[in-house]
Amino acid sequence: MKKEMRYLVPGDYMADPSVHIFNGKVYIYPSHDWESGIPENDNGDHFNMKDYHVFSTDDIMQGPVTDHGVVLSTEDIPWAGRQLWDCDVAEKKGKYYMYFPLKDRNDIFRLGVAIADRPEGPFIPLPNPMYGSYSIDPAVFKDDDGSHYIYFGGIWGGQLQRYRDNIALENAYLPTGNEPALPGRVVKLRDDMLQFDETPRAVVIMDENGKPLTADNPHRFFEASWMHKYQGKYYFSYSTGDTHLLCYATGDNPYGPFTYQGVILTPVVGWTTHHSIVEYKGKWYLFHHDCVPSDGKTWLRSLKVCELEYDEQGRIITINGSEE
Ligand code: FUB
Repeated sequence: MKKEMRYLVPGDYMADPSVHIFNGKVYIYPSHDWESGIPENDNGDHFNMKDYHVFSTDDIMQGPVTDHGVVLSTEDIPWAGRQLWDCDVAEKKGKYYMYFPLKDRNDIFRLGVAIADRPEGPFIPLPNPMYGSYSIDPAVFKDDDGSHYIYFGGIWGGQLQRYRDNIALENAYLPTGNEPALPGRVVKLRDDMLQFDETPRAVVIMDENGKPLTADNPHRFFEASWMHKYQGKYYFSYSTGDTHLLCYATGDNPYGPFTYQGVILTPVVGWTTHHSIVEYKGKWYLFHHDCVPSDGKTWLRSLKVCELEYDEQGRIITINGSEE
């Protein structure tokens, strides 16, 4: 049977949905694609986004989706260069913290923080990026003990390949062949939510024999980290980028290591896929994007959602990305 899919914001191009339930309501924090006229390249220059909107709903598959308007723009961020990519939001003690990647004036991606009193913003940015931050795609996870972790990193245009042990190196390179794949990163947030509480660690994904996935493995990490918990296990999910899959790996703590489990979503129309997984009113959902409404323009992506199901062993049932 064909899976029910819904485009959430048919009137505009939105991508990279980070979704959370705040005060019983679903809040969607996407990137805001637009036609900047910059030609497509592997560096991602054509993803030249300059603001964020927030959306909310209380009925994911059927209900109205409210657009809360522009909540943060590059012109409001004191250290801004260009390119507001995938953001995420966390709540602590009634304040909402948005984490966003943005290139500084040296064209280096950093992670910034902006704060709001309500989940729908507006968000006020801090004057500087987070100390020691780099690369893209921050995803915040709140564990049951109240600790928050940021997962981040993306290769190619996301610049992760420029770093080794959290330091930018002239001779850092993207591993190839049977070298261990470049891992994403995870770091605990300080109590005040504004800085890293430690040095970022590698998110290692192993195969069934306990060996790290290699660079030539089509299921290795590329970008778009997400973390959720299901039946006490930690599910780290991510995009494989140039092999166009969403995959997942499971572990028994937020740092991993994680063991590769399978494909969540097969390729969609477009180049990137990027997602979040949330439970709402007893059902699980996969938010993601594709380029069907823009006739395949990879920089004009549209938000989509469908239900996500697990089998009795807790394995995620693969979704066919080409179903519209
Ligand atoms: O939206 C810009 C970039 O494209 C994101 O940061 C990546 O995850 C990819 O979706």
